[in-house]
Amino acid sequence: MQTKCLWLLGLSGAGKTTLGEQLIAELNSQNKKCILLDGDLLRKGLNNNLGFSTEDRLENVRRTAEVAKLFLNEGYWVVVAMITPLEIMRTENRNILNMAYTEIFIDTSLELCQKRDPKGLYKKVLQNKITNFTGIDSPFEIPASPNLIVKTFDRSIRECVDQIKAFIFSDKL
Ligand code: GGZ
Repeated sequence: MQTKCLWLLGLSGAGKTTLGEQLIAELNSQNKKCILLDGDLLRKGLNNNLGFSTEDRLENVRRTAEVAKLFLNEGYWVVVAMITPLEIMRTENRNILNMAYTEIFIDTSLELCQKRDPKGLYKKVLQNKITNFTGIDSPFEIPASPNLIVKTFDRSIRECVDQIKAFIFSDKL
């Protein structure tokens, strides 16, 4: 089977990193070479010169897609956890990664993300300590043509991971 880039996108707090880590554990347990590219971590190193303007986010996503391509060429499964807020970025991903690009929308409402607020970022937005925040004063476009939509409301992490697993190892991909 051809390896894929499983690109998890959605709002901050949607559960992308958690699901990405679980997917990596699943792939490891099947002895598949794999790597997680997490937006938050990449921004601490490779992408530490980028902020949250549209221009910087575009560059953030582009670099990540190019890194993903290098790993795909070496036979890795690549899992990306990144907000990827605009459709133009997703189109660019398809151009860079071609058939390997598998877009998975982690569909969690803004209200639920705000309620979870695992890093206290939404609270900081309310206190005007952060601006340009996705879903608040920076846009998040609903994906037009994702390969899979994972709704996290009222579902366990296990159920969400099982849905993704069933999809990627089915004939649909
Ligand atoms: C969105 C922000 C912002 C702003 C800091 N807007 O949930 P997190 O914390 O761990 O992941 C988010 C991460 C967003 O990085 P990405 O590289 O995924 O974004 S993008 O695809 O749009 O380039 C969030 C944190 O950084 N964070 N400030 N203003 N998220």
